[in-house]
Amino acid sequence: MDFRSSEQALGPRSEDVLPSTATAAVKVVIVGGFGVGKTTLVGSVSEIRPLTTEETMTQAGVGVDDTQGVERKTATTVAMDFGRISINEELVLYLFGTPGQERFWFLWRGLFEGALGAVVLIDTRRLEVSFDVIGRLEERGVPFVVAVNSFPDAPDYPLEELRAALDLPESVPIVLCDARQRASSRDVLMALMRYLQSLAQAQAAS
Ligand SMILES: Nc1nc2c(ncn2[C@@H]2O[C@H](COP(=O)(O)OP(=O)(O)OP(=O)(O)O)[C@@H](O)[C@H]2O)c(=O)[nH]1
Ligand SMILES: [Mg+2]
Repeated sequence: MDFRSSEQALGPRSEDVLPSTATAAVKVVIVGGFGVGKTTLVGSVSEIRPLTTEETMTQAGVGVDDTQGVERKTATTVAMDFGRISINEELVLYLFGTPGQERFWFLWRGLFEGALGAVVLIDTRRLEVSFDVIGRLEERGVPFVVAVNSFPDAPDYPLEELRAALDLPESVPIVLCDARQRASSRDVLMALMRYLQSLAQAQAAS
């Protein structure tokens, strides 16, 4: 009996294997309030099958997780999303999406260990769901960019108005995105990489 073909079928897919040229791996965390598109972003951009921990929404979220604007949502992330993307031949990003709701904050402790930076996703219909998340990142001193996820009926505020509403310093980049589009999600991660690089350069020069 020939086992080789079944072994091959069980082995990792070629896209799951880390390129041998990869020399640097960076951990990035994707955060934001309930239903802003974190799982969607990790899923759209990941070159490996993303790991998600979606569960049917339960009583714990009723009256807490505001489904206005995302009424069709039936599942929510209960632990994390995980994905991977190669930015170029050498640099690989590991993406960890984590829920922003207060009842999941205990997850933050371990998840942020070793993270170089974060993406805060926001929905302009429900800015307030991401306020706490931004505050917590600032407290922890984690550098982040803000990505405005475009939902169809979301108000289109000028970026400077958004900056004021979120009380963000001038230096924090704000980018627009559609988390469902791979290229757009990739651009968000590139914006974070550029920002981290500029911070590192500024630090080296001081
Ligand atoms: N129109 C539009 N819909 C989106 C976009 N991103 C996400 N969605 C939809 O919005 C809903 C919420 O997206 P999720 O990716 O589950 O959001 P999440 O932040 O992971 O949600 P939680 O894990 O529950 O906090 C889903 O039904 C998505 O299909 C987007 O860019 N545009
Ligand atoms: Mg999710």
